[in-house]
Amino acid sequence: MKFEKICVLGLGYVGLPTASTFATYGMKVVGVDVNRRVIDTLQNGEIHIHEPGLRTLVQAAFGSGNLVVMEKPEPADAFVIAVPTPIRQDKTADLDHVLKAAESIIPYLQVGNLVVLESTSPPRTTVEIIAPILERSGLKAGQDFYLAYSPERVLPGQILRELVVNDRVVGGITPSSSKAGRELYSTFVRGNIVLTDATTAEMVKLMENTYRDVNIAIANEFSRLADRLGVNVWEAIELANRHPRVQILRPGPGVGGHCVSVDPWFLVQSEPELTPLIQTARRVNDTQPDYVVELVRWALNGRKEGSVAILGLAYKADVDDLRESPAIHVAEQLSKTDFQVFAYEPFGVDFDIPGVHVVPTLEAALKSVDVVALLVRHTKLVELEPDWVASHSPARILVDAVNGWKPEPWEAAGFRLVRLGGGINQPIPPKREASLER
Ligand code: SAJ
Repeated sequence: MKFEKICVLGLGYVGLPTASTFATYGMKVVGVDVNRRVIDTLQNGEIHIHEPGLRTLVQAAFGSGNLVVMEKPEPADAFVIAVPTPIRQDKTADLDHVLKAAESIIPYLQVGNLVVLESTSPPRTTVEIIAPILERSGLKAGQDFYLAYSPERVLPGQILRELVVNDRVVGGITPSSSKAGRELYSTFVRGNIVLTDATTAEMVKLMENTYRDVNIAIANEFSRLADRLGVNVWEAIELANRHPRVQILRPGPGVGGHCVSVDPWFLVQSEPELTPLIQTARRVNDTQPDYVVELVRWALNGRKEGSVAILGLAYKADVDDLRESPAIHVAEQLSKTDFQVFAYEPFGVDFDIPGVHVVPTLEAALKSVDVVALLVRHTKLVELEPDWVASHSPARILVDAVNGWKPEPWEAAGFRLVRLGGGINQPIPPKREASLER
């Protein structure tokens, strides 16, 4: 099996790095995106995604002459589908992009081709949905062409490295499809390439992110318990994690991004009755932003109005991605309770949040507020100097939802620091009517 030309459908966080990596490893690559703006941006030498090192990689890929980008696929030896699978309002997977991408391949599919689905999908999607679509070409999946599922597992912020060094799971609908997948990814993957069947590979991906969601949920629940019990959760977690078989994750304002907060629902969708733990974890994490809203109000002695500076809007530290960000939810909720909300995101945002003043500078966010809330552990925010903040803001109350700031220097500069799960360093928040339902 020889793959010389590859068509990558979807030029987002996964597709663009994947296409560019294949190209820099000597493959001819056609990158396809249905969004004209994406194609124009790339053709103008720009990129539409913030990811460390990506610009250089994409430039190298174009510079090699191996990468072209266009709106429609072309005949190729292998097709890789890396389009988004968002979640619908009813918490089921929206497979529209995946279906359209698969349909767009039909006219170009030839005997001996390989098609790989990388998009996160509910179990059995490859076998029950993708295979029948591609078979509308008249070719038989697993016989005339190879078909496999191979989840992307890269961490935003680390994509370029993880694409190459992470182990890769390839699940074919037949053993020969798995082997074809291994052949394709062995071009650049330095981790192990492990073969399985397509449905197992789909399940593996969902299990990874669900495992993380459930473990963040327990950390968030511990933070609420610690607040009530007057315990510093950060110290308690550090001590518990000294146990050789315990690794509690970090509490925070909730779980965002397009993966961990979404993927567990794909398992729930398949089997609602078999997934009570997964559903509860989702609810705990989904209500954590509301808990942070209460913490901010509590820090202001229960005042229903006032003004707050929200520092950080991204879904996690040191990325510019706002998808499903809990910080946005906190900002929105506060603005609904008569708070004037000024929000600042150091990576810059081109985004409106109803009722919230999204401001372009830190100074503008700080200048006239009663309380400052740190919601994302961006390096730039963690490293803020207390004296500098004191001289740019009348606020002397801080709410730290991510344990980004050490109390001593802030207290020395005249601030009162309320940490999520901070327990003994602060009076215990009043008993709340905490409801798990949003
Ligand atoms: N978070 C916490 N506490 C923690 C860790 C994370 O509150 O201790 C929050 C983050 O702030 C963020 C959310 O969880 O809001 C998710 O962040 P993340 O870093 O756990 O994951 P993602 O969504 O950036 O990437 C995940 C990764 N999956 C796993 O680590 C199991 C990545 O490898 C996957 O490729 C990616 O999902 C994906 O595309 O599915």
